[in-house]
Amino acid sequence: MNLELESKRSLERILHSLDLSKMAKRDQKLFIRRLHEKFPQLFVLLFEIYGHRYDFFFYLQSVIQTLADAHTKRSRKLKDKDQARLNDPHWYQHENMLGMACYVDLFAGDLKGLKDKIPYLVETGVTYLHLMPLYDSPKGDSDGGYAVSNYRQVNTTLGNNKDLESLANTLAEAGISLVLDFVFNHTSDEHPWALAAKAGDIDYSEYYYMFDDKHIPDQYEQHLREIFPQIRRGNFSWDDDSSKWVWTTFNNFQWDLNYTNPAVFNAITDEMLYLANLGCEALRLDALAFIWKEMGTNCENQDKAHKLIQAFNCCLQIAAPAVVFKSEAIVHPDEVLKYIDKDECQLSYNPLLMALIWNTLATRNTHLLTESMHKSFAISPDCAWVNYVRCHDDIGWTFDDAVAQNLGVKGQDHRQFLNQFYTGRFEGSFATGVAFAENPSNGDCRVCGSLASLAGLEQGINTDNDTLINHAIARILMVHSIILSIGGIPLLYSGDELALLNDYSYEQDDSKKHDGRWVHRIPVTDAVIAQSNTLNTPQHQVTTGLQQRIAIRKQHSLFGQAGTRILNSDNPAIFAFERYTDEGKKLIAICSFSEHRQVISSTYLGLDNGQVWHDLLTDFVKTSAANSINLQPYQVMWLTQL
Ligand code: OTU
Repeated sequence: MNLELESKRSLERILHSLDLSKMAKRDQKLFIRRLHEKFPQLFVLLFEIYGHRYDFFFYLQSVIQTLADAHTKRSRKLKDKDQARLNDPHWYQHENMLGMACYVDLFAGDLKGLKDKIPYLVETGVTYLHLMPLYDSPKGDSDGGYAVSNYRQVNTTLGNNKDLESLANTLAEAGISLVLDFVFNHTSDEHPWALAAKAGDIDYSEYYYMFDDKHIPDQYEQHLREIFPQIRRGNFSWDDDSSKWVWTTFNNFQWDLNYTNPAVFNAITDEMLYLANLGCEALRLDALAFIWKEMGTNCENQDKAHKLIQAFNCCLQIAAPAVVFKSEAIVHPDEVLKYIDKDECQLSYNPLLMALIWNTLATRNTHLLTESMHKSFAISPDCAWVNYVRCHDDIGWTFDDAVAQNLGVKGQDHRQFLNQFYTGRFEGSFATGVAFAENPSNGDCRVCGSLASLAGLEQGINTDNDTLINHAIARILMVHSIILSIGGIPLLYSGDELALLNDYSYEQDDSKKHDGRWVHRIPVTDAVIAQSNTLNTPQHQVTTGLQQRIAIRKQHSLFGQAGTRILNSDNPAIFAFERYTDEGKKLIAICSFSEHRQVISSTYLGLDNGQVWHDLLTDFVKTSAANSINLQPYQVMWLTQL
């Protein structure tokens, strides 16, 4: 079949019956132009996924009408934003960018309260704010909001849709881009689609994966991972109402959507555009690795998952092009890279860097970090990493076992060591963490804990040990320096900038006590912020140290749109990289992962070229005379040429 010809014919037919009567004339022209530009791509993608169905054209036609209707409803302001972003597509690479992720309730009570906190965000330098899922969801355990019962309704405990729209506007005026979750792998079992399926509605039963018995689930199960083995073994849950087994990759109440059904693609596109029209500028694609299931595979990172995401992105670029996608693929590093493309996800979390920063703090040896970044840091110049040290989830020890093997590190054994180190079961460890998702079959687990507690501050304070405290502060500042300078959007996890310690109160809460991740989901009260303003507290040192680094980042374009080259050093405790421009401007970052003084030779880093280097963080100046550099415990240098 000649797909190009069929695409052209399909578009002609669709345009013939497309209803644009409610769309303003000037928008119609632009919309049709974007449609002409993007339709061929969308057609091929959807044809590859759904082209075998007799009703393919029906769904194709209906999704285009959905795009037109959503564009009609898009506000003038957002349409202007579309144009502005198309003129400046790499806005997210700017040195001014600084991200923060927070829970509305923990940070500000509700959406109205959040508005009052905008001055704090501005003062911190935030330009990108990810609000954890704030949609209607089941009472009690809702997986922190990742079980959505209605994408179009803000959770009433946080406010209403008007509050959210108004917040998006005010944030935009303050120069902060709103980022929302697009939880499209599953809905809650209380979503109207799920309720209809429970009641036996045939159409809605096909929105999910439902089975009469375990015969087929058991066949799938042979190849599947278990994500939350502490909650339930396997990936399927029995639903009493429908008397069916339902595919539930995460909790029992999170039902996986069935994307083999084009009705699901169309319905979710409609929900996605609703979120886009609220005024968000990025959508975080939750659990995107899981959206396509294929018998005989592990049902992660399937080829058609990529096609679906590209198709969703095409839809956005037609109806709401100001919005970009952020990939949340917490999978093998090689698979993480496959989601990153200007036509798929323009942004991506960098879980490899995150996990290896923690790995290196434990081992004080940078080889695995350096080798892994050599292999996996480079991405398309159109895209950007979102670099983070902590987030609302646990830490999973992701790295490429083959890279580790070359360095003489056995992947599984090493992961066990890291789990022990960060849950305080390893003698001499500075960390206070909590084990999460322990798998009774293979002993696997992941780690929870706030940045400050995992970095040693909790132990230091509890034992009143100044050396431990000082090392913890230095660690916190050092790891943030990396995400601030390596290239991409640095993303702070709300509360980390205030060095909040673990909060164990979740152990008393029935809807939370089985989920250790709550230990690092901590209220950010005014009292806590005040404490960070009290001189000589560790919190104050962290806050001011961070502020200094953020301010420096924002002043130098080398932190923004510049290349990154990972450097080798002659000292295994040192991680170093270079940021460079085509015009020959350079910044060299040197980071010590050791609590002891370290020396590094200039030759390795290319600092012996007879020029004068100046550290942006201290008044240290390196002249050509000295051929080595001394670093204090956990010191970072950002060296530029004067
Ligand atoms: C995401 O994470 C969210 O970040 C979690 O908070 C949710 O619980 C989950 O999806 C379900 O919505 O399992 O432990 O391998 O690790 O997508 C975190 C990818 C998770 C998963 C990741 C998922």
